[in-house]
Amino acid sequence: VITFHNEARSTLLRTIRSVMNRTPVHLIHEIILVDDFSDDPDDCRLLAKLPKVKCLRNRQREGLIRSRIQGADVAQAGVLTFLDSHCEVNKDWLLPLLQRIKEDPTRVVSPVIDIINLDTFAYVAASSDLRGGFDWSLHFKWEQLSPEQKAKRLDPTKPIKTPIIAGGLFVIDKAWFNHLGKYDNAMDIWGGENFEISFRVWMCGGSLEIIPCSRVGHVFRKKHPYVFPEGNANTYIKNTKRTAEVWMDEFKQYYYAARPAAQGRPYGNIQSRVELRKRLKCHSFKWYLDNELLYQTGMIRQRQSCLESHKSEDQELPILSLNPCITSKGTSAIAQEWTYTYNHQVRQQQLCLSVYTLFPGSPVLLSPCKESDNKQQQWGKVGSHLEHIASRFCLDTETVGDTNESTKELVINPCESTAMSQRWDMVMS
Ligand code: UD2
Ligand code: MN
Repeated sequence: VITFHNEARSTLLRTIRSVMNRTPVHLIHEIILVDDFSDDPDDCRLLAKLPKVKCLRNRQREGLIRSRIQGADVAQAGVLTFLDSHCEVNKDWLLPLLQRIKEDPTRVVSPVIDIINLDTFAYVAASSDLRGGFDWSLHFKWEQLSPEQKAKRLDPTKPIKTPIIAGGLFVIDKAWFNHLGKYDNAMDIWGGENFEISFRVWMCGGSLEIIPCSRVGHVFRKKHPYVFPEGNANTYIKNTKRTAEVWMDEFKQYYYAARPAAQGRPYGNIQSRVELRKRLKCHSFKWYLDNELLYQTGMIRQRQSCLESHKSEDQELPILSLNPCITSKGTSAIAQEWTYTYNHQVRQQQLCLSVYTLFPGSPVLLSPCKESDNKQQQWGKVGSHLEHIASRFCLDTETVGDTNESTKELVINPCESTAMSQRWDMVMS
């Protein structure tokens, strides 16, 4: 299913030809073009002269979400493949995707998305060590796999689980697509639907994967080459707000904090999507976050030493220190294991790294994690620095005591890019 609005004919043809040339013929039932009310109806009509190509044309502009639903509804095959209208599929792109679905039809799979150069239209390989990510404003971004995730990938053909897909290029079992509620048909034009379908797939019993053996080139554009009838920002807000309201539970507060313009904006009726979620008995958004997708757990290392907590006799809460790293069978000692959470806390069970006075040299302590009003407990990863967000100072160590019995204490200090004592390696497993 390929939807398009005012795509260049040559680009559309490149997409379709590559599919025909590089896919075993018996694996294509049909190629469904959905012309989303482009200015020239001939683009679609003429391409339908090619074998297996069908053309549907909307009577008014609908946007890519409703157009994809249209295409999916008329599709006769058991498996749906969605592509943007400016792609070039690579050699053997489809088989590795279909195989994953044949083994388990609840998987929703994407190829690695290569780059078709915007100016020259040359095909350029992209990194295959990426997965999808996003921030609280519901802005999609590619995320580098951590060195440890990479090290664990002994087999480079292994699928990469991803919290979210870019949105345009994926394969899904048709019955599964229908069962999960297709798309939210009240979303307009462009944007947000990739969050909605990604959250829904994970929370309602499926999974999302990027398959490194499958590669498809795509023209990434700097701006939209088409008009948004209601305005670009309004449309993005409507679509993402619907997603946040239906799927994000109490975490929608982070969306509104990151995107204040969404507050009080109309977003239509969501009742049928809320009912869908109930009917499918989907997990909570917290489950999605906790499901090791957005969490990272591992050790926090400075050269050969690791951040550690230990109980002390005269204090109620454990204290922090820097000690030689302990690992056995690739896993770190419990006292040296930390979790970096979706809301920027660095935690160990119910305790969080916290700073209560915001001066250079202020101590870093362990104290009970707070769910809200927790600025003192938020840390950002900035290169090899761990920046305390409220003070904008960096996690640092200071040596105290005389040379024989010196220990390292954890403090915050103004960030200095050359200070070795501020360099941290978050070795996440
Ligand atoms: C990405 C996705 C895209 C979609 C979008 C979020 C990839 C490679 N692309 O943006 O598929 O998930 O994020 O919504 O993952 N189109 C219509 N009607 C419209 C507007 C667009 O049919 O009103 C078509 C358009 O011609 C194209 C497809 O929808 O074939 C996606 O649009 P895009 O290429 O502008 O989106 P992109 O790649 O920036
Ligand atoms: Mn595109």
